[in-house]
Amino acid sequence: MQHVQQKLEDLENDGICYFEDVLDEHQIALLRQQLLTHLEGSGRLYNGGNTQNDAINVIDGIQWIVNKTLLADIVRTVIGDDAQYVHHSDVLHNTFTGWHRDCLAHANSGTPLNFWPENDSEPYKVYKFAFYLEDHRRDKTALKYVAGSHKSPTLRGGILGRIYHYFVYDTMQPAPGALVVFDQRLYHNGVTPSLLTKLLQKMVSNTETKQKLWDFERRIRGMQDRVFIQIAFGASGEYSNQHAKEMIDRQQQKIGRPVYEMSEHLKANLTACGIGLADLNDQPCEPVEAAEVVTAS
Ligand SMILES: O=C(O)CCC(=O)C(=O)O
Repeated sequence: MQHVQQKLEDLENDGICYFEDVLDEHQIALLRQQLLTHLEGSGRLYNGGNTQNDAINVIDGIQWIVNKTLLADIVRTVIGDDAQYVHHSDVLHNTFTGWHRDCLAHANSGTPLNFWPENDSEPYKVYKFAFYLEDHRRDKTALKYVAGSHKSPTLRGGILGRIYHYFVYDTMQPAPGALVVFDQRLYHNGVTPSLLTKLLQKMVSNTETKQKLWDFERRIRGMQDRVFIQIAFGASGEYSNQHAKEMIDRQQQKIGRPVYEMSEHLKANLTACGIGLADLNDQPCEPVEAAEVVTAS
């Protein structure tokens, strides 16, 4: 693995790093085709594009990325021998988003967890591992982030900081086949629609028209077809357990599935690679309401 120590330092300092050549050319093409074929048949409209939640668990035939690539080795290198799958994985195709952090988890009491504990009793270690399946070395549509923002809940003093970072940020520009790793507390963004598109989308109520506005913007900005899969892993402990529970609930709601079941195949692949599972036992998942369809708005 390339300059591993440097990558781990980048992750620690900036909240993000990437490992080159984790997928070879054949694997990139295969995964792209598997994801796009699945989305065509079963994807859900979301933020101007298409998505599948609980992706690594529900998309048939893609579990090879766990045991036929360096993914699991990298997960254990980054997190340690207590690395666990936290039951959270999404595929996204041509979606837009805004600036946000992903660390959403609450204690069993319902209070939000403190992701920046002062005494570091349990350091926060939950990360997304993402394969972007196109070349982002020259374009600017992969991932934007504010380096170091995972270390603090405030950004240069609140609202002013947010406005400042709307314009000033870092960009991640990996080659296809790279594995991007980022801390779930990192302030980040993918592709944001222009203010004009946002405004026009607010003015129309028709979902198809909203979608056409985003498609039109994608065309005039010359954006490439953008598809990626993210899989989340964390160190054994409360942060991982709570992240897993919350994400399972969210995935259930989005998919409209009453009971979470993990595929035996995925479980076996993870186990064979020395990756455990976050503990869901002390708070069984409740059945949830039917899926909501989130559309461009
Ligand atoms: O579109 C992207 O590259 C980033 C997606 C994102 O922000 C997320 O999954 O949390």
